[in-house]
Amino acid sequence: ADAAAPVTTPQAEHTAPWFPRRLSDLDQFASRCLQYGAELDANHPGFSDPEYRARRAQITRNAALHKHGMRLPTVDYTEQETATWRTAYTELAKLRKTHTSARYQHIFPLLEREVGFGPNRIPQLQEVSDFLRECTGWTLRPVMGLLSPRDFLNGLAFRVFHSTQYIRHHSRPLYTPEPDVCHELLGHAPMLCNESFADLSHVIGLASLGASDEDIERLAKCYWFSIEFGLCREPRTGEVRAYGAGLLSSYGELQHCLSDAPEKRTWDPFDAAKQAYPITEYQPLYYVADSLDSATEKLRIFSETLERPFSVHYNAYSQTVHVLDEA
Ligand code: HBI
Ligand code: FE
Repeated sequence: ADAAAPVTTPQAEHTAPWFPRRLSDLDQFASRCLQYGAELDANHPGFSDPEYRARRAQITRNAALHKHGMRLPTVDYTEQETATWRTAYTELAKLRKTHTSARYQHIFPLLEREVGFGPNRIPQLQEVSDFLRECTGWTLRPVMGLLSPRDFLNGLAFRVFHSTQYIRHHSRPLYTPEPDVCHELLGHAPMLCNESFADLSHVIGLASLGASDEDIERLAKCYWFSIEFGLCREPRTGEVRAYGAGLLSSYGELQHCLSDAPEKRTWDPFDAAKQAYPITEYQPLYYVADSLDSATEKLRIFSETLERPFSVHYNAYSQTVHVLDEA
């Protein structure tokens, strides 16, 4: 189906944007992926390095060819790329105990033992995806770069996380203005092993299927302020810690987010859905959830207020989405 073609339901002339119904429908996303985001060009550390750009083109070519059911591409990372990973990995490890959610700290030793996470080797997407599937039923899919918010969020409805496979430029091992393999594997993958976090992501994904452009914008903001930059109170101590992937994978922002500099508000998707944010600097505002489960519950309540002329049901056995008409 064409992305712009409306879906017409037999019961009524309700129209909604096209959305995927099954895992293989996600194959269509690859052809509409942006490489470097337009706003990022100017301050991207690798933008003027032809060797870096060629390497990325090589890695993203395989991502573009990927289809549902294929094994995920293997990348033979160079010594220089592994050194970049090592720096990010070892620096972030220093903040883990003091700055990250207990959920994250709990899963990390398992990733080290079961998947071979460590400073000296960049894990392959396939092995991380296999482990994730066993934990929460999530899988990874390779992606060339940024998808549109709609496509990216739609993937979450199938418990599929689109992951980049290239690494940030070696000149700035602790900085990237866009997702890279450090961000995906040190930020997103560990949290997706957690059932509560997995459900939070799934709720946003399901709400995005066939949503209006305005609602996609609201959901993308909720995604940003929770999955990417969320803070959470620790279950026993009530201390505030990071659970968002953008924080867990950024040595600088992980420290910034727990300092007194940024504003903190209690997690409220109705408020977050309206909140603008910068993308290439530290966030001036973070939302703090009382728990991951309550964050998910609040999101569920929010998503039920979004107007859709139908509802969707996810069948976990077939991994398909069924549309229930409400007309
Ligand atoms: N695409 N590959 C990729 N990774 C992301 O994290 C991502 C994206 N596209 C859009 C997007 N994130 C944001 O707009 C979210 O707020 C949805
Ligand atoms: Fe991310």
